[in-house]
Amino acid sequence: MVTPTPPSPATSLADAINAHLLRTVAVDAARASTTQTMQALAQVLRAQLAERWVLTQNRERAAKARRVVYLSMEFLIGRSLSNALAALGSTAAASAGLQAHARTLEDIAATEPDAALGNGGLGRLAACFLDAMATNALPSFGYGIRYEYGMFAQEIQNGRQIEQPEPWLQDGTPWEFPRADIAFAVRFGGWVEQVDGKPAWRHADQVIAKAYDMVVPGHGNQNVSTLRLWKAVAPAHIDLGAFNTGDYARAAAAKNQENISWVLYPNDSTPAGRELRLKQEYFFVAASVQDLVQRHLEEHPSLVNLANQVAIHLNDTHPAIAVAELMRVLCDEHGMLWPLAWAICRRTFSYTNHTLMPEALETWSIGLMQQVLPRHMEIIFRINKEFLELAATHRPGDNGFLARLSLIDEHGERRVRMAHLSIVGSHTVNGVSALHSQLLVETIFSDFASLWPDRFTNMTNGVTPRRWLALANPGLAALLDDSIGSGWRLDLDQLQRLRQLGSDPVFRSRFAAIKQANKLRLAGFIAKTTGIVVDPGSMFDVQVKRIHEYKRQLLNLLHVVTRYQAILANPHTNWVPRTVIFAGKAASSYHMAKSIIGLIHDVARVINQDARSNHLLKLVFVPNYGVSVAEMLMPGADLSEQISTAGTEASGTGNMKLALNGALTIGTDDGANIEIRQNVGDDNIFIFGLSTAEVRERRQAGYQPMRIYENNPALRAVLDAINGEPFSPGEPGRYRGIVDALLWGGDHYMLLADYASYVAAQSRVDELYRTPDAWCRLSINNVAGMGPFSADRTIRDYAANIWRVAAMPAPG
Ligand code: 26Q
Repeated sequence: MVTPTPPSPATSLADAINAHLLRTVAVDAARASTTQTMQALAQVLRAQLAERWVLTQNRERAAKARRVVYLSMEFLIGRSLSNALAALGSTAAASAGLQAHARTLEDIAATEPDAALGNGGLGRLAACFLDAMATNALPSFGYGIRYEYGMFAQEIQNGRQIEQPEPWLQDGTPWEFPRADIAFAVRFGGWVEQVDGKPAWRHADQVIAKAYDMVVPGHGNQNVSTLRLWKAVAPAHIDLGAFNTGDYARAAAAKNQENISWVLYPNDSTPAGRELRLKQEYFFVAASVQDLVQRHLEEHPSLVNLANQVAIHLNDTHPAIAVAELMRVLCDEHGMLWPLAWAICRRTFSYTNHTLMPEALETWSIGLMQQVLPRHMEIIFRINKEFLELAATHRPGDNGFLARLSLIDEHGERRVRMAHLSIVGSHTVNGVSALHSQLLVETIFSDFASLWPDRFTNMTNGVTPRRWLALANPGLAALLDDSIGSGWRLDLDQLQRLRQLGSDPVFRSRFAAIKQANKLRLAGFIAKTTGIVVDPGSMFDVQVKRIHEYKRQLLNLLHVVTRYQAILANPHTNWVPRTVIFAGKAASSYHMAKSIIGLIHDVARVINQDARSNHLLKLVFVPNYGVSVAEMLMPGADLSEQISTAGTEASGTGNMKLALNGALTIGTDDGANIEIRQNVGDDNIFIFGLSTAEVRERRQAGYQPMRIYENNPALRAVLDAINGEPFSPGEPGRYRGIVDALLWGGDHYMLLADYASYVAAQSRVDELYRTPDAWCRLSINNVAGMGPFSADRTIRDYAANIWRVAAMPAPG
């Protein structure tokens, strides 16, 4: 008897795609569009992931595993197709299988819209953490909101940012599993009554939270974790009941609650104190707490051991109301006594702070809190009372100490300080880089640190090497596989081995050729998205991140104008050709940030057209920065700009992604730049500017930016040009606001103080770039030093030291 040869993986994948094209997408394979082919391929992977997901959940349930629950308002996921293929080990089969459909995997993957359910660093960190939790087989659950509209799409019209809505779910997404059976009521408003001496919350409104699960595939294992996102829907019976009795207003009001999950707040760093935002925060927290309590009670007889079974992590203060909500559920709904409930809470929660900037710390007015969450406000007052009694025993009679610690800010309108609620309700509080964590205990949380020194710790951020190296930079990934093996994907410390390879000229030329190919690809992308033709032989100098004054895109621009003027003055100097690339979104209400985008475009218009210099200097702004655009930019960068005022950038993660792809960093002693320097070595990075301590001293001594302007002719010429007509012909005052903020407004982020040092550092960059081979060695050393910045390392630290959750790898 002859046994038939089994089909190759590619053939069976091509067949499976055909089957889905026919049955799920309902189209003839021969006529399928790229989008339809993408959808069919995604369906094939979805089915495989679903199987792994069920097995993972069964295993964790059977073991009654201790789990981590990661609460985050934001998950900036990006595309899922290539990541799913990589996790399933099916990338090669898919590439081959798609040939049967006359498609390339790259074209197919590009049709998937980004899931942009986040603003920037914090949201992308949450997505990297999910990937690392699944890959490290940690029993884990992410919870968030299924926003109908994610981060706005940025269009540039006449050099100005225009925000466009981003309906990423319009054509559905193959990556979610609606859980029709998982829904919880979330209540709002009303008042609190005492019934038999117990508080009873008489709510005014309610909305239903429906669960939609996104699968989170682990790499190198069979694990699949869950990201459970909640959608707000009007309660069907209330809606109908009110409607039938003619109470249209009530019916409409109930329907209105659906707006809770409509749109992500497009704000980075500055909180918008809006009622809808507070409702969003409580909405997803209340649904998640009900869900985790219900799942706990399926495995355990009571909630007394909750803290042993679950670690709940607060990604910034956005979910901090969870502390009050868990107290409410334990005490009001499960009859637990306050002291026991409080002990459980305190053992369950941990909290990450992502910012030091005082204006970014979330507070809610007591009036609004009382109106939206009356019972929670009572609970917060009680937590505060007991906390302040305890604090008073530490420093009797020191009322200033108590006022600074209080959960309530009593200056002006009384407000709840969500960071204080998070600290008091958590066993551990961490910052996101060594410097940031140190500054937390020295500055904004110093009073808490004096009370509870052991509560504060550091967890330096990391990024997933799967997305940010293996997927984004297939050329470099292949070279690594070839030279050090493929183990770096799961053990990034193996990149250390590159250090030696840097002295091998053959390896260096292969490494350099890959960078060149990535730059060529990026140049094509830039031409397509901006119409600007750039020279892939020039140095690609990249600053990509949210537009914010503290990140100092403007300092970068001052250097660009400085260089432009210097080229015109000394055209025959040995200039290194540069392409300066910006990308990033400005919050819609952040006028200064939008003005900076305008200035970048106006300067670019002049510089790029100037035949005297445009072979030596070009300036581009790549629109709509997001995960997918970043995946294009990171591999093509030569120079990474990380130039925030020392002491302002909590960590940064773009700095890690760029260095991992071989860019050299020019940066300040800020955030994780410091640890990057320690790991790549002082000789492999360009550090400039004031340190955090020097920034503080300069401010205290009375900083006078005007003096710097007066004494530095090059700087003066640059600011005068920006203030005058060269970049805004016919409208000389267009950028007066920007220049005035520097010269007359105190230059809060000290651009002028760092200007000379920055320009000097840029000259050192040029100097090195003139010797391509030396540059290449340093670039290799950068990649080699990036091991510690894997999100796997970060997550293992969290798991061991904060969550105390053990990995549960699949057997076999
Ligand atoms: C809060 C209230 C109301 C509306 C919006 C917000 C809000 C939204 C997003 C406040 C802050 C954010 C985002 C903060 C953020 O992304 N922080 C960055 O976190 C990264 C990950 O830790 C760090 O690397 C960056 O340094 C930090 O800026």
